[in-house]
Amino acid sequence: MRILILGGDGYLGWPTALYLSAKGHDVGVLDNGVRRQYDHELGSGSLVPIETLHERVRAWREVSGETISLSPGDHLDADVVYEAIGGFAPDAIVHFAEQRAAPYSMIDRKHAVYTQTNNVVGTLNVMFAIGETNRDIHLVKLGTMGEYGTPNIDIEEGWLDVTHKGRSDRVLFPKRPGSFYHLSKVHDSHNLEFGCRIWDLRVTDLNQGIVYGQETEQTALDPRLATRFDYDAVFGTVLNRFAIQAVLGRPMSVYGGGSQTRAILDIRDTVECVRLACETPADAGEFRVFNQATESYSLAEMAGVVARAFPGEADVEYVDNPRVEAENHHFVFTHTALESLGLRPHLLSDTLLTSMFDIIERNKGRVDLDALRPTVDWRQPSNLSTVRS
Ligand code: NAD
Ligand code: USQ
Repeated sequence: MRILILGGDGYLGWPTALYLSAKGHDVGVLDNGVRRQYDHELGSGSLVPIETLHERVRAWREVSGETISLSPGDHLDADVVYEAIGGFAPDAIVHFAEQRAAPYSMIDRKHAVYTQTNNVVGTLNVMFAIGETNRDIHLVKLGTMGEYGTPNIDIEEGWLDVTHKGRSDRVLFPKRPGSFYHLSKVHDSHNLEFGCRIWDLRVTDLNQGIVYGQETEQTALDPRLATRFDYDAVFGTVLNRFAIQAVLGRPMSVYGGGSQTRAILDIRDTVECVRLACETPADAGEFRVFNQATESYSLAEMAGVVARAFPGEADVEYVDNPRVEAENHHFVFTHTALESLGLRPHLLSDTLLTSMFDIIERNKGRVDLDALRPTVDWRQPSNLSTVRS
């Protein structure tokens, strides 16, 4: 298949591009490099050194003999999207290209507006380009488990059968997200479901949990193929941060009481889920939702797993929660669709954590300890005085 990856320079987009290329697909990548600009803005950076996108693509050609085509560009510019789709003629588009950090979206008005504009308008541009160019293109869109929030009922895969006052219907599962970033994903989902109803688009919304890990079979082939590994309090995600804190001999920073439960998955499952979604497209007019996560843990349990896997001492520090989120809540979610397509999950195990510890140990000299400290407080409309921005 011809697969165009939007956001193919990012943490997940790059390993997915390599994986799909290794599986025999013709892969193109569109990215405007803005993720690297956030690093400059925040004074942070990837723990593992990463090459430019051009160098990555050159290295992949050397290592595998396969070519990935590049279109640098911003999907906020509709012409860029129409040209990329017209030029590459994809069968599927995988859309990773959004501002994805909840704390970044909560810094202040400017960052909230940027996040929602970049994500919602960018996705509208992609939707319209598909609608006008070729409605058979299957859009595989990265959503997030956090769209659902933490409802007091079991979470279904995107849709809910409801009976109310004697009448029944099938509705989008109710959403109660916890940041302006997570809200942008809800807005995307609604726009895309509408596009399926009016233009018969084919869309798969992948409501992904928190990803952990840094290496896939392909990125491990050459250091120039490494993907980024974020540890700062804005872009670093929880399990990756706990592993890094353990290696640095710093306490693992559990926010609040630690009973908050989240859905997670291994980075090697992310790339496989995207392949499965691409190779079994949604029907015309179908807004298909998969919960792309394999298991769930409370934050305190995650810290416990990391501490048990770490060969030395690993302590926990319960810090005042900078976010507004429920504790001691119900969290049960369905995740059978991808497994029924063939996903064989890698569960959180000592093996992956041990390989993460090795990667971190080799790069720990690059850590800026100041960047570990949370600086964005959900309760404040403006955090500019505390964030290095
Ligand atoms: P990332 O920030 O590392 O990568 C996103 C990429 O998109 C970056 O390379 C960035 O430069 C690009 N991009 C952003 N705006 C763009 C624009 N206007 N035009 C062109 N390119 C643009 O993020 P990631 O961690 O790889 O996440 C990828 C996707 O998966 C996101 O949509 C995110 O919401 C979703 N997701 C991520 C996680 C996770 O744990 N990382 C979990 C669930 C869902
Ligand atoms: N947390 C800690 N300590 C830390 C960092 C975070 O306890 O040092 C807690 C947070 O309070 C939160 C949980 O860990 O309860 C997850 O935080 P996170 O930063 O790892 O993840 P989140 O903000 O939810 O966002 C990440 C990605 C986002 C993706 C989302 C999937 O950045 O792109 O959409 O995970 S999900 O959470 O399922 O919505």
